[in-house]
Amino acid sequence: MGERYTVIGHPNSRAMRIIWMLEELGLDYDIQPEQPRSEAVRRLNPSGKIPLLKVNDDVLIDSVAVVTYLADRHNCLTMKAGTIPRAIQDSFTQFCVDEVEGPLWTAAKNSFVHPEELRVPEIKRVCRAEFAWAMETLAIRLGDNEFVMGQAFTVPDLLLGHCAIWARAAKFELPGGVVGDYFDRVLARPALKAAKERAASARAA
Ligand SMILES: N[C@@H](CCC(=O)N[C@@H](CS)C(=O)NCC(=O)O)C(=O)O
Repeated sequence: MGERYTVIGHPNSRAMRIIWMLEELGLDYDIQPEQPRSEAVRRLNPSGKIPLLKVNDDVLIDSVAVVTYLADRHNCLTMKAGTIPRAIQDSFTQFCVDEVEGPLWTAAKNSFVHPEELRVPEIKRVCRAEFAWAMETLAIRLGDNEFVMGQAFTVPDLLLGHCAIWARAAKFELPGGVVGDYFDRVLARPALKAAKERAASARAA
């Protein structure tokens, strides 16, 4: 019998990454749409942050660790651990977290996450510039490849695609050209469509 998976966290959050990944893998799962810092979340994650993934009786936190675990566990959407291609794949994952998600998250924290007295709205100008530099780097690293690792869609493509959705919602400028075409390809994944449908029904429930 396979694992029982429950995604804990509102689908408007990074929980979407895990839902999308589970759809890519064709696995069964439930969604428990908790808000950050709810009592249920605090019991499982001391920081109160979402998302979490319940795997039978274990609880995993941090969306990147979770999607990487799922890829390794099901041997899908990843290069093999301990190989050079995997190190390159992981460097794209790290690039996504540091240089793409970083500016988006800093902008969000200074727009609505932190208490008003801690927000520094001027930082958003820096975030937009950093995001634009990251897009330039991505264009060079991507080159003529279909996905960051070549023809295979892997974990960092999913994470970058999620950041593209986030960037659009936050009104960050997304480039055209090779990066624009790349995001169009990533966001056309049927599993993303399925994930959005599951997320919509979890929101409505
Ligand atoms: N590194 C964590 C970050 C989790 C995180 O910051 N989640 C946000 C929602 S997407 C949150 O819970 N924010 C509430 C807060 O920071 O107070 C991950 O990727 O899962």
